[in-house]
Amino acid sequence: MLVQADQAPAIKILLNNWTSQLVLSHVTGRIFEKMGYEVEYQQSSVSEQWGALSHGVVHVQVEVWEGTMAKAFDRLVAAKSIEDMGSHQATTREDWWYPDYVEKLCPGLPDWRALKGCAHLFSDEKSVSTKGVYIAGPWEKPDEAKIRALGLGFDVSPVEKGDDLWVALKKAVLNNKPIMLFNWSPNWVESRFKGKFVEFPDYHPDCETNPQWGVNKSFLFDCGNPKGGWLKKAAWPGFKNQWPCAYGAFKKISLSNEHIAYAAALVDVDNLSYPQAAKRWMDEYPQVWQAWLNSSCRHD
Ligand code: TMO
Repeated sequence: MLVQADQAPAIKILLNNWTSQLVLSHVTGRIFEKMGYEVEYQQSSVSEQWGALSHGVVHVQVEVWEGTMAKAFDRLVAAKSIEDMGSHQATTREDWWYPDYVEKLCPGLPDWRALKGCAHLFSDEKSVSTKGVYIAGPWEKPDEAKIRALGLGFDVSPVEKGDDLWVALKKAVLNNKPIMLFNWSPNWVESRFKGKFVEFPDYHPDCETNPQWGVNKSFLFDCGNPKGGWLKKAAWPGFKNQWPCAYGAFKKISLSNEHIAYAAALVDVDNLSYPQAAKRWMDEYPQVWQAWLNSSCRHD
């Protein structure tokens, strides 16, 4: 029996502000449309998305990253305010990153202790400060606390949009200038630029809750972000009852590191629009997304 999708209200898909999420949200939307659902897209920041998802202002979020979002996600899932829609195959990492040529100027990298001696290399030439500049993303991270706990001579300078990170990176690479910035994996960057994450002390949950833990006995956050972190999907708790077929398909969506890096590269390297990139992505991986459709639900 085919479940009738035509009368259902539109499913609202949450758009964040980094490329793979935007492309894969459009892939998700096209899949729902193939099942006969109407789809709308709604922009939200990472900090505002939780309220929007809990209240059904938006209904699905396709990329929840452990390194930037675990705390809010875990709390809201425990409170049953959002639903954990399962993990992607991909494993993730988000942390301080530099292009390889920086290593010659700051020997000892990627070990974080090397930064103690060469933070000044990363200073802003136009500033009187000799402190290094760490270019952070527009997502809240405890970088100030990490800098203090690990005794690093850096200031944090966050960009307004994710894309501004790549503007700064491309400019630095072109001029062979030291740069330290927020990056993550999977991403398109690894396919174009050689570079590494800084190896901070390994993450442990106690690092964020117990000052005694780690190299600094008085401060929290003397550690890096998790390596091999999870990547999950989230939904409004009413999603299942309202759109059962879409719910089933969304649960099955599982992206690999390659799928995500490819989605990002279609825009950030090949300059496609997000909807164009979504279409190209689906042309590239037909068996992948067809396996997410449910034969007992309608699809074209
Ligand atoms: C959430 N992000 C992938 C930008 O770190």
